[in-house]
Amino acid sequence: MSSLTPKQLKQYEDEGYVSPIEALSKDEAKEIREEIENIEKKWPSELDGLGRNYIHFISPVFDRVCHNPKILDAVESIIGKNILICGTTLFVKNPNEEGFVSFHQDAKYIGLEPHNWVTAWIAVTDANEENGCMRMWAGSHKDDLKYHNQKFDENNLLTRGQTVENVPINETKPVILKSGQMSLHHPKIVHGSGVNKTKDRRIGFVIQSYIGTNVNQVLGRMYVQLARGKDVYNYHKHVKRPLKLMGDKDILIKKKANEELSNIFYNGAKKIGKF
Ligand SMILES: O=C(O)CCC(=O)C(=O)O
Repeated sequence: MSSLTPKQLKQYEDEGYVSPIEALSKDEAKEIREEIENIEKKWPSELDGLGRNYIHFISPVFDRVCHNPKILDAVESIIGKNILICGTTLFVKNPNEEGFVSFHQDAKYIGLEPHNWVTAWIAVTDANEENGCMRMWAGSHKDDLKYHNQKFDENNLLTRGQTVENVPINETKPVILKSGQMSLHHPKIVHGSGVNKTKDRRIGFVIQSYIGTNVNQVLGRMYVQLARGKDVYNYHKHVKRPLKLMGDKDILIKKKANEELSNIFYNGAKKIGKF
């Protein structure tokens, strides 16, 4: 079932993103934050560096979010009814840290082709201009892939510090979300986000991305789950859903999937960053 309204679809088509979309209740968003903080307490290095990817392989709470029918209905409106979950990432900005995300296009280094895919950014906490919400350069998804300067800055939350220079900031729009809401963005939209200047964490759980089953990985191997429909292409390795938190086999799959992802993200790079 497709759930985006014609107006929302037009926003996606014209601007390259759509928001806000009601995805989860506040209580569900709170449960996600508690799950993260529980993992951080019991397994302090699990979510560090590369470990911020694929949390849905080791946590039934995150797995349920990825397979949430409300989210999938919105995604289906954009990429059709055969949907794979191809990856997830936590973007956490803690207070008193200088984390930011340079302006970039997701499609630049991710190897997913054709671009029949969409990224869901779920607000675990509120996201606003004070705590460093995303900013979208509306309409930029209609351009080709742009040159990205690879800066590897210490506080950049992207792998290579990849940066599209000279983005007209006054033409970018903040994606302000309440916890539980989400945005959907296009593979080629230029976007980024600033530093968190508040006293609380800003947490985004990003399904990066939902891909049509017709999308291949041209730089390596992806570990996916079928979210909806049928996968007649079988381009990727299919992974079972976790039944408990931090199961031994699931931890190994997360590790393996991250090794493969790192090879993809750093394909051709001069050095390896911390994520
Ligand atoms: O969380 C952020 O601030 C940026 C996330 C991002 O770049 C993405 O989801 O593609």
